[in-house]
Amino acid sequence: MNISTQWKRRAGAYAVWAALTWTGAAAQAQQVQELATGLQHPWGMAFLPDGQGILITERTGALRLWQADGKLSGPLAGTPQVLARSQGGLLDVALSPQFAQDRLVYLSYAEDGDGGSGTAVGRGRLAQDNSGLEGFEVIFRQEPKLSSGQHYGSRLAFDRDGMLFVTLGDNNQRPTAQDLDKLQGKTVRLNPDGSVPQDNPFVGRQGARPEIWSYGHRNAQGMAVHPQTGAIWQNEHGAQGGDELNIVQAGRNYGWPLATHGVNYGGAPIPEARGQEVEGTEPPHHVWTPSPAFSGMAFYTSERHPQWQGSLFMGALRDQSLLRLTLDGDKVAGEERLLRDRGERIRDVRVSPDGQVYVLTDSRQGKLLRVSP
Ligand SMILES: [Ca+2]
Repeated sequence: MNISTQWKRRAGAYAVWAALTWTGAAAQAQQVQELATGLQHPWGMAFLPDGQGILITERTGALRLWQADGKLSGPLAGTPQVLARSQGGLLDVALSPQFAQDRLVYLSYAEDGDGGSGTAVGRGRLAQDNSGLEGFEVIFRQEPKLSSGQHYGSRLAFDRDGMLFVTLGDNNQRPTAQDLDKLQGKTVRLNPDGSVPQDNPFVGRQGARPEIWSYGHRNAQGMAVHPQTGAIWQNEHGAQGGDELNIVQAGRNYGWPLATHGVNYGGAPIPEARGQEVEGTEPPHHVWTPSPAFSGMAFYTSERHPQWQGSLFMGALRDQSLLRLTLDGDKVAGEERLLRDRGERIRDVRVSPDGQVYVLTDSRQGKLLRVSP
């Protein structure tokens, strides 16, 4: 690194620090309503139309429905058998883009198999009385199965064309994130029925899995579609340090474990790492050290809270906060850390169709919160 680059980096760091200080000074207390308690490690949520409630996954295996009158259902019927161990279990939930017609609910989860465990995605039809899923079928499996309990990903998001994106962790098997014949450390892009879109970047390339959209990811646990550009935004856990925000594009390599700003827990370098930025790999769009340990994310576009319009919310587990990033175009212009005084790990954040911000906290007594400025 030459002196001019060093100076630019320091100047960049100073600009971020200044922005932090400024937004910190402008920060005001938020109003927080506890809507439900006693959720067992809730992980993901999805809003049913017409105010019918929120589907919530619990990592321990249940899909439950919270209704606006405060009622929290027991486990819905018809959900898959999951491997609820360590970081695995029932993970994300998303509604079909045509939910009003097809009533399909998508779930991601960890499952056991030959050699270890991995991420799977399936879908079932929500019964008319919302009591359970009918005809649940697996549409995708991460292969091979290499996890012993860690790094499953696995956020779900449909883009504007109705394609399903899934984040897949590296299963804590670092080098596999660079292997195009494996589904560890990848983002995949699927048709809604799980088949492979023929315009995926690696279709037809020998030795590469055609499901892959982007690769070189460690463990992306947040994903959202940008409301104006339609691009796929993700956050990703670094190791110790180096948590990333990425805008993932077709066929690109996001670096892990060759390029990282993080080190192993305890401070030893990542064995495969060649530097923070490595030619042929995409640098992070934005990077955080120390690691907040990001979780779910959501863009805020509603007019309900004008002071939050245009923000990007991201949950943080280790930092026990809700990050509100302000954006200038795609650039991160500032950040504010909300809910820190509560001392709770944040697992997911989503914005409802009517512009309310909902948060899940991660514990054996997890909560559903509604946050307002
Ligand atoms: Ca990266």
